[in-house]
Amino acid sequence: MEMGFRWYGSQNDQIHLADIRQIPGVRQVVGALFDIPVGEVWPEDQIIRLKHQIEAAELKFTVVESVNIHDDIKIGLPSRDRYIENYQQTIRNLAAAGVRTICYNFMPIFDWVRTNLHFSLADGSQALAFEHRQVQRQPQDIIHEIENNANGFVLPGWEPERLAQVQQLFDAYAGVDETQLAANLNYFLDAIIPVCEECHVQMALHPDDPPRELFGLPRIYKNLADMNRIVAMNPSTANGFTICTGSLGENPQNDIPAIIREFVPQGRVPFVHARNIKFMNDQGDFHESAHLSSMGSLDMFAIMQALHETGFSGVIRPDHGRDIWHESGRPGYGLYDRALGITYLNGLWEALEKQS
Ligand code: DNO
Repeated sequence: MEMGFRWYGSQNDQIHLADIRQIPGVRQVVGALFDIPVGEVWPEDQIIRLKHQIEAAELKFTVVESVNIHDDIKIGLPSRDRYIENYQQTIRNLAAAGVRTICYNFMPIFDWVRTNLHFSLADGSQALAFEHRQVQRQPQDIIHEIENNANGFVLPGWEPERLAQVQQLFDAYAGVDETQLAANLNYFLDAIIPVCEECHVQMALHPDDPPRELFGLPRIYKNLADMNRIVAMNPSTANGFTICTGSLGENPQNDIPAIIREFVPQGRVPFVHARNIKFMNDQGDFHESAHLSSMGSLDMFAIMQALHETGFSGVIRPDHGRDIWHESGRPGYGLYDRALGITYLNGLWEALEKQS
């Protein structure tokens, strides 16, 4: 297992590589090119520049999060072939720079959805939260909520240029149900997996967050059954998953250690997001919490134990942190609470190593 930390780049992140270097046990920076419009090719020279920057801080860069998928691919428009060709070229360019894992998601229109970015916890910290009654409102209200409360940062997947077209996007997805969306993922995988195999890159699909239907849009990676269906689309191990404990854990029916025990031994999990959440009621409303098991509803020890037992050898990163100690950065992506998360996860791992 190698510990990683997500970074938005020197232009987009208030956290410096030198800060990340000081978190004990971090080896990897999970990065991306954030200024390339979705659907365009990531130029090799820019990828190499990012790699050199990261390596100059004595950290590694082998996981990209994310190369996002153009909506035309998810909708299944004829124009998708052009975007798929671009994606194939991006895979080749990333591989040439030593990237081994590409995280992506197949969520229509919205990436992850939260209804409150500054939910106050009893200890005075703030966390991200999701309340179901809020998504009964118009999508536009949620967009305003996110855009107005992100401390001036753009949240991943919430690019204002794209969301300015949200009504057109909803119209374009009108005929796309779960079956159609799955068929469109299948088409995409058939086109890119051979390229991944050729250049030894593994795709790592991120779960739908939250793992339930929102605004009438279909969802295809919510649970173990969905994962089996995705494997059946293309059995190559290049067709892999990101296991995000928070996203999957937002459905209390999901048994995350069981999911780990199913897919890690298949060699299909190069990347893990470790995060805890706390349910606020039995409707599935939740807020995010500190990583510690006792602070949330997930058993983080059982999760790390399953990873350890199955010989997980990929990259794991702490996921969203709370805002603590007066930090007010990109919501979910401050330095302090994610660094505490790393220290905790490393502690669990050391104990598991020594016990075995
Ligand atoms: C949110 C992240 C997601 C994730 C994408 C992967 O904080 O977990 O934005 O990066 O869904 O494509």
